[in-house]
Parts: sequence; structure tokens; C-alpha cells
Amino acid sequence: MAAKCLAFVVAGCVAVLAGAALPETKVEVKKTHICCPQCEKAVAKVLEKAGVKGAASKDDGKITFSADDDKKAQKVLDDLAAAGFHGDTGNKDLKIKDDSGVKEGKVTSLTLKGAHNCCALCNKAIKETLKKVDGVDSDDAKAKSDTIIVKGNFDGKAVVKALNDAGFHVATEKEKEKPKDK
Ligand SMILES: [Cu+2]
Repeated sequence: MAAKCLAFVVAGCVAVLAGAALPETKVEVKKTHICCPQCEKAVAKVLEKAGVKGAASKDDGKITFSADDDKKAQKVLDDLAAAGFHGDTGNKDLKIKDDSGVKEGKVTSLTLKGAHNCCALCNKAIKETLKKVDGVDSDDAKAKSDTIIVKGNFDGKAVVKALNDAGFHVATEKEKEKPKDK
């Protein structure tokens, strides 16, 4: 009986040690735009390419994954952003970067690239988001096209923020021309 108890304690210790020996960074990205199985698949592709385990769910708009360490986790977040997904990690250090390159101030036209827009539902969400921004008159967002030209008289930053808040990561044309370090 005593030996059996000891065995349990030892097994418990081994399990704890094994867990500690494999540090990993778990990330939960909330408020992303995941509206359909195609969106889920797009995220799964990014995670698979990065070599991390995780998933996206259209039910709660969350992307969850675990990486070996913070550095790797940040790289995955950068990859998700490059694929057009934006979201909130609730973490100041590990987050989807504010790298749109948009300038402060009013503009009459703004070309944005990189948004995840895989289907009519995505497109509808983008259009509805843009419509709500002060001074936006029109946009040419189309499903399956990642370029959006927004027209009107509006604050470019407000447009980018609205899209980010809706779960879409975008960048101004200039920013996208920079070579990506992969
Ligand atoms: Cu879609």
C-alpha cells in the first residue's frame, strides 16, 4: 500500500517535471474575423506552415496556438498579420503589431492591402466596417481581393483602426512593398 502511494507521488513528480521541461507559450487571439470554414482553413495553413499547433474557430472568432517560446509565438502572430488577420492577444509584449504604415491626418483616398477577404461574408464585414467610419464615402472591397481602395474625406488611422478592431489586418501600399523577412 505504502509503496503504491509512493509510486503515485513519483509519477506525479515526473509528470510535473516533464511539463516544466517543455516550456511553451500559449496564445489566444480574440476578436479576429473568422466567419467561415474557409477562414478557419486560412488560419490553419498559417499555423501549419509555422509548425505550431493551434486552431481557429468561427464560433467565437478566436485563434489559439502554442509555440515553443515567446519569440516563436511573435513570429506566428506576424505571420497571421501578414495573412490579413488582426486580433487582440490581451498581452502587451506578444501582439499583432501596429505596422500598417498609415499616416495621421485626413485623406481623400487610401489604398490598403493584405486584408483577409476570402468570401462574401468577409467582404460584407469589411464593407460594413468601412461604412461606419466618419467621412468614408465608398470602397471597392471585393471578395478574394486583398486590396481595398477607400474614398471620401477621412482619417486614415481611423479606417485602419476600424478594420483592425473588426479582425482584419491591413497595411498601406508602401508598407507592403517592403521585403518580408521570412
Ligand atoms: Cu471568408
